[in-house]
Amino acid sequence: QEAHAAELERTFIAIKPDGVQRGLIAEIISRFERKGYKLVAIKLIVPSKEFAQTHYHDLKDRPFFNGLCDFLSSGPVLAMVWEGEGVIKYGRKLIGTTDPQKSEPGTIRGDLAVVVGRNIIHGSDGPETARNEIALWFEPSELVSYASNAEKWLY
Ligand code: 3AN
Repeated sequence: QEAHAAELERTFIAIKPDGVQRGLIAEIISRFERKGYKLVAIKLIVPSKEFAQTHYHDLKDRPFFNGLCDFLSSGPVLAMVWEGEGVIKYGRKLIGTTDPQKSEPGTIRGDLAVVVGRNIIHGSDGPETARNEIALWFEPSELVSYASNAEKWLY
């Protein structure tokens, strides 16, 4: 069981300042939790502008980059690591597409957001990004390994 748990995939998920301010923390966490994914790290932080720029470095040439980094550093962000089979790809599915207008109802952005600049949540888009983002936002000691009783019913 320990060996199996250690192999499970992890992704970085963040509730951005708009999601935190709008009181959507519990709503969003509950969607990942009810699906069967396991929370292995969580903290509330106000990132600096420089930190936001590092997080979004892939988008540095986009016209909205500066505004996006100002926005991410404008208030508390709930940073999390979620674990489970397929969590990177399926987490993106729970989140919905980048533009909430194009996100299906039933997704987090489809149900809870209206415009792309305020789309309330971030999720890693692949295994390498997940590894890098987890390492950027968390110290290894902040990631908690624990056996969950639900696992024998999930897998
Ligand atoms: P996703 O968050 O769905 O992976 P990315 O990585 O393309 O999407 O974009 C990162 C963030 O940049 C989005 N969550 C959104 O907040 C912002 N963003 C993306 N496209 C635009 C845009 N056209 N105008 C303003 N902000 C944008």
